[in-house]
Amino acid sequence: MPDHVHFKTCPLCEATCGLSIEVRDGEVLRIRGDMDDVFSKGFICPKGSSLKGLQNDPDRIRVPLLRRDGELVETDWETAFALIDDRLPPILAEHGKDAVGLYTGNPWSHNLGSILYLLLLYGAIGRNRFAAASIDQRPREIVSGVLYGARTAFPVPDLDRTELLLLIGSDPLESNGSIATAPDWPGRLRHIQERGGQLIVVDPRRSKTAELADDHLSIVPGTDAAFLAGIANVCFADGIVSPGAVGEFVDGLDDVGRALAPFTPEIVAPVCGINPGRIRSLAHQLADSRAAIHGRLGTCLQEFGTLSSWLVDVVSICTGNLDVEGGAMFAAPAAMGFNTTGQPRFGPPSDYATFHSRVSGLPGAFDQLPATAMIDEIETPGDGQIKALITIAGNPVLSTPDSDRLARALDSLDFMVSVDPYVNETTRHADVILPPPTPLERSHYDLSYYQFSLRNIANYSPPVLPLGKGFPNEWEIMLRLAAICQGRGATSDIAAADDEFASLMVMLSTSDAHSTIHKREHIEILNELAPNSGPERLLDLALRVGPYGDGFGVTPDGLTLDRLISNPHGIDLGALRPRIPDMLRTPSGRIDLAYPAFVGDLERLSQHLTKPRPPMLLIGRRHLRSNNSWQHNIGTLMKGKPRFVLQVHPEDAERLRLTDRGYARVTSSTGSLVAPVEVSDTVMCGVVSLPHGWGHDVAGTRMAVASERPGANVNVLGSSDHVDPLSGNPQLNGIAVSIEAIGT
Ligand SMILES: Nc1nc2c(c(=O)[nH]1)N[C@H]1C(S)=C(S)[C@@H](COP(=O)(O)OP(=O)(O)OC[C@H]3O[C@@H](n4cnc5c(=O)[nH]c(N)nc54)[C@H](O)[C@@H]3O)O[C@H]1N2
Ligand SMILES: Nc1nc2c(c(=O)[nH]1)N[C@H]1C(S)=C(S)[C@@H](COP(=O)(O)OP(=O)(O)OC[C@H]3O[C@@H](n4cnc5c(=O)[nH]c(N)nc54)[C@H](O)[C@@H]3O)O[C@H]1N2
Ligand code: SF4
Ligand SMILES: [Mo]
Repeated sequence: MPDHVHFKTCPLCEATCGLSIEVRDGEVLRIRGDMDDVFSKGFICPKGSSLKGLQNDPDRIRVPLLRRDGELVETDWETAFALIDDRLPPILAEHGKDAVGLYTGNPWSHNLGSILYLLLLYGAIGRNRFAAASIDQRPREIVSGVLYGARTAFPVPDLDRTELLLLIGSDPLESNGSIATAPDWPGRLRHIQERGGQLIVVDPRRSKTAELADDHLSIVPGTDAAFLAGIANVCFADGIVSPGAVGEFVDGLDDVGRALAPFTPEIVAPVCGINPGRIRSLAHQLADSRAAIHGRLGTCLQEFGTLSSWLVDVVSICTGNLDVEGGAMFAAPAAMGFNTTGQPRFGPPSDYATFHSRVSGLPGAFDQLPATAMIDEIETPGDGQIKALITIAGNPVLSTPDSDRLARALDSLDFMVSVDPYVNETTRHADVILPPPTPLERSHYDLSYYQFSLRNIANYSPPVLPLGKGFPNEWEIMLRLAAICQGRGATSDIAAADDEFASLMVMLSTSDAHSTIHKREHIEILNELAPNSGPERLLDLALRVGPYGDGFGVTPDGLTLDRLISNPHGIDLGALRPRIPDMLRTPSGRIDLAYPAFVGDLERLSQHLTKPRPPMLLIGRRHLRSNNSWQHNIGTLMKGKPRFVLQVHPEDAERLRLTDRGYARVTSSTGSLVAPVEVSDTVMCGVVSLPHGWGHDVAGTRMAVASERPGANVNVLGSSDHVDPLSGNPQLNGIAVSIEAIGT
């Protein structure tokens, strides 16, 4: 029998499911779906219950490690921070702020404290700041930043009210959805069909989601921009462009129409492999329905990532499906929404492409440079070269292209610090590894993912298990690292730094003419936030000045952290409502659809249409029981058939003399690997698929379970030169490869 049942939002993926966690004597007994969670209503996937396995994993690092005589050995926190303080400040002093690079990975974005305190670390170093976002949704962020004035203003497909969902390059039955936060995608997709709606999936692979679809359009990898341009072309050519209410705020629609004139269905069809009649009928179907168009990893992690993401919105607008119920809508998050704070409608220009990486000249955005620029910035001598690197919650050696080269580059660094619970393919290069608390040992509020949630939700969960005595929270680790980089030493008063930060945040709000606490006494607000500190204090502030907040007394029944604490299953703030123009934060207060860089890239697309298609293209895929490169050390998730297999179409297999369960060598312009073969008609002819995040057989890692079924690192095949030039996002879908059968 448990002595406590805790309720917690799962922080592992974007679905934000509620977990019910039974605990006895500090031990987790069982984790199930929280039936009363306002959003997930009991839904959970196998990863949710695996938090118990993560908590108890003997390979998970519990104390800091530091390198002594080449070996990573256990140490205490004081010694670890003292070593970092010995090494980083002299590097900064000698070479300047750019000499310390920072890479934040995916779990960073699922961590309340880490998100909030990154700002301080950003302030303490130079411009060599990288994130997993730029091997993921960066193109989508750029389009949202430019068109709507906020990086996270993602149009969310209104799954629960749409009549037609067009999913392009997304497999939510495996991934549980992305950039559209919603638990239970499987149930929500089935409901579309049960109420007479349709699901259309565009994917080179008959994914699990495509199996469920009413229509699966098999597309040649990397040609989504051509396909979408074809659809938009039909809208203009057939005179069915009808943006509805948002039309009043859109500039440049006619220019976009003119620029798309050459992309007729007949021109694009041979390239994308979808017949012109279907492109034409789909355009009309979208215009005649309450349709939601959603592009995800397949449309972003490719050569035309930005153009595809822009064209998704162009088609949404043309067919009258942007910002309407059942179409693609914008959330109004309860805390720290870029498009719920500040002046409605108007905002400063985006920083997109106002700075570039030193060596490869790739465009920066949102205070970050593309992760594909990182290797060059480490390897290339000169002013601004990275001499030391901090990684937080990231495994770039398995996640970014050209990984063999990156691994070598990491070895060339003067110093490297990783904040991570495992000694893995990346952190094995570090001089110091600092272990963060587990998800069960920290509080949670999904600050990032509520920014683009299918419903507006607020749900806070306190820690389930206590943090060991003397162990810092991850946000305290970040404060400490920031203090060290600022030259304040390894033992400075980080509680005082936290107070300073909270005070600054209050000041920003009281001095904002559009805030509910404008001109209120700074000290009075700080007193109201006491005795909270850390992320809780900042979250309370953000909720209270947010769109549903109590405004520190203005709306007495409004949201506060206390109110969330007394609602452990969350608070549902309702379905999305049309938000244009108030949600815009652009300088003009309008949507500049014909943004020159996007329209200009159509020329590159035109040229692409005439290029011959490489005979074999490699794409990725995900699996429900896995999460990028980690969670492979949790036995319960690793059960079942091997997942690192190369899927090959039967006709290709025959031609290449590949046999099911035989082996193939896959070679790209950058690298080569060997993979077991699965002959399967789920992939289209001329396309092969491998998942990323594998390759757990390198020396020096400490993941016993993962290394039993290591797989290989697909990103040795990716090239940091093959990128979407508008975003710097790597082309990891649609890599030209050659395949040969080999004996084992
Ligand atoms: N070929 C190919 N490559 C891809 C993709 C693809 O589809 N194909 N997908 C891309 C995408 S979408 C993404 S988001 C990236 C992911 O790229 P990364 O974020 O670099 O990689 P992850 O595998 O998510 O690694 C997460 C790391 O965080 C650690 N970790 C887990 N929990 C915590 C925590 O609470 N605190 C801290 N400090 N660390 C923690 C894990 O041990 C692991 O080392 O990969 C990208 N790479
Ligand atoms: N179980 C599990 N869940 C996860 C993750 C995980 O690793 N495992 N990772 C999380 C992360 S970080 C992210 S970003 C999300 C991603 O969530 P999704 O975007 O849903 O990711 P995938 O399942 O990789 O789906 C991408 C689909 O695009 C297809 N595709 C590949 N190339 C192309 C192309 O050129 N065009 C088109 N149209 N399709 C293409 C692939 O076949 C695949 O079916 O998932 C998150 N959830
Ligand atoms: S779907 Fe995502 S949020 Fe839900 S239980 Fe699984 S990993 Fe956690
Ligand atoms: Mo991702």
